Amino acid sequence: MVTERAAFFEDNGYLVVPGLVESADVAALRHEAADICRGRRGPIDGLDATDDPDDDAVMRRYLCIHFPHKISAAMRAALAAPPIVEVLAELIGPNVKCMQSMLFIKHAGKPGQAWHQDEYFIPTRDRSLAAAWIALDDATRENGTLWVLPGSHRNGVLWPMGPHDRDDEFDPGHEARDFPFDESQAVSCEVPAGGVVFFSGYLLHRSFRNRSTGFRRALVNHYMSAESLLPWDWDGRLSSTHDNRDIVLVRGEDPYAYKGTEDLTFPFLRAETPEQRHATQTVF
Ligand SMILES: O=C(O)CCC(=O)C(=O)O
Repeated sequence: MVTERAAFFEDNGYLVVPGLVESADVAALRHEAADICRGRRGPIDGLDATDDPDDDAVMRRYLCIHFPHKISAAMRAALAAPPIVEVLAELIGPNVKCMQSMLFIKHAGKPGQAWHQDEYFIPTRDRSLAAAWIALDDATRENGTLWVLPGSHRNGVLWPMGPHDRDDEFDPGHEARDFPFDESQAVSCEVPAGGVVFFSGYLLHRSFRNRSTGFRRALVNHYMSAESLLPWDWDGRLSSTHDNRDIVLVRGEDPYAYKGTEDLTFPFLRAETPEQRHATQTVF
């Protein structure tokens, strides 16, 4: 049976579900984020460990840590949080695996991410890639919440990526361009802490610089159908593969369980320009 939520997701490419994570769990994840940033859970490429007892001071320095679930039991548990997995089963199907997590800290002044589609980077064979973007702070336009272009996933096209010249707004890298959608139709997903934005790997989305004075933290986990192989070379860091087995099954059965799993990805700090790195005290 197609639920109302699944029908909305299929049509629009995203779905906002408020209140999926209890406030005590949100607080615990924020505190865990600080310990991850201290280096207490294990090494993170590019991070300097610190004993600073002030959670905010420790987190303020970083924009985003990739693959926190590789070193943190709490982040790994968050991948399979039952209320989130229940929604994923409606959107993706009964068998769901996860291959990526990203912990956005994004303090005041930190940049957003330019237009992109996640399947451009993480290819599935059945277009089943979907993100669960968990707000760990109230996410607002001012602090740089997620914006989506509803319906932009539908035709299943991955639009060209080219370098942007907006380091004032977005983190270094590329943006999707030449797509036939009207940017003025973009929708901002303003969601209280504990709410989750689910979105398709083909949906165009972006976020802007944090123009508030506080944090805009979000934990983003990426999932797909366990039936699909995952030909993902982690942006060229791995040799090409038919099926990357660095996955965590979060629901149902894995038809490829006979292959076992691998440990290929590792935590690292997301790149920022030197100006962005030092922008933590400056609100633009
Ligand atoms: O949280 C953000 O600011 C951007 C998230 C994003 O682009 C993604 O999860 O792919």
